[in-house]
Amino acid sequence: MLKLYGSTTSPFVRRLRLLLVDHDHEFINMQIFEGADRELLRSLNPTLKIPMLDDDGEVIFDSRVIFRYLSEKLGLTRLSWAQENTLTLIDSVNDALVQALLMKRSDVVADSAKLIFRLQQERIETVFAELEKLAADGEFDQWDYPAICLYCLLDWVLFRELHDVQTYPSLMAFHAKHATKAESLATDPRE
Ligand SMILES: N[C@@H](CCC(=O)N[C@@H](CS)C(=O)NCC(=O)O)C(=O)O
Repeated sequence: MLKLYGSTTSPFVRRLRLLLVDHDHEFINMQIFEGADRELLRSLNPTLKIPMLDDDGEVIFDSRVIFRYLSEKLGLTRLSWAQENTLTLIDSVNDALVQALLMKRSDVVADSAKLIFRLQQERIETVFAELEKLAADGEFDQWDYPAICLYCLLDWVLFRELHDVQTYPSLMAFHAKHATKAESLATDPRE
């Protein structure tokens, strides 16, 4: 049986839970920052990040690679290059905001005069503006993998209050459209 290791709060994990909604799998919910679960994480994945997939002893890490693995295994439609780029946009802002969350938890004050914060802030704003444009152009009208990843990103940003996404009307309309889906509710990070 497919085993997906992760946490209920990670947007990188949630996208795979949503992808696997109609496929038999076991979800292992971990507390990755300490204790026995951190040891388990270390034993499976030296990058010390979630998600990981275990398919009968074949362990795959990184959501992007797990998606490729599952695409082959489940015979999913291959992403177009444009969709791959969209995924890169989503991943880049997701990564920047994971760093922002870890900084916040480490009591590091975001000082916009410092290069690292200025670059990250600029990236986050530029990518959200591009995603807003893509959403307005109907790029996320199908509930496919890029749309799933966008939903997980937006819902997590709202949950963690990491960036003001309320200013993007098409992204907010997209979020509202999917927020009441059974699988969205079943994987809500607030639960
Ligand atoms: N590129 C990775 C990113 C995964 C990632 O950043 N996961 C976060 C949780 S949302 C994590 O494990 N962070 C732990 C850390 O940074 O120490 C993927 O797509 O799977």
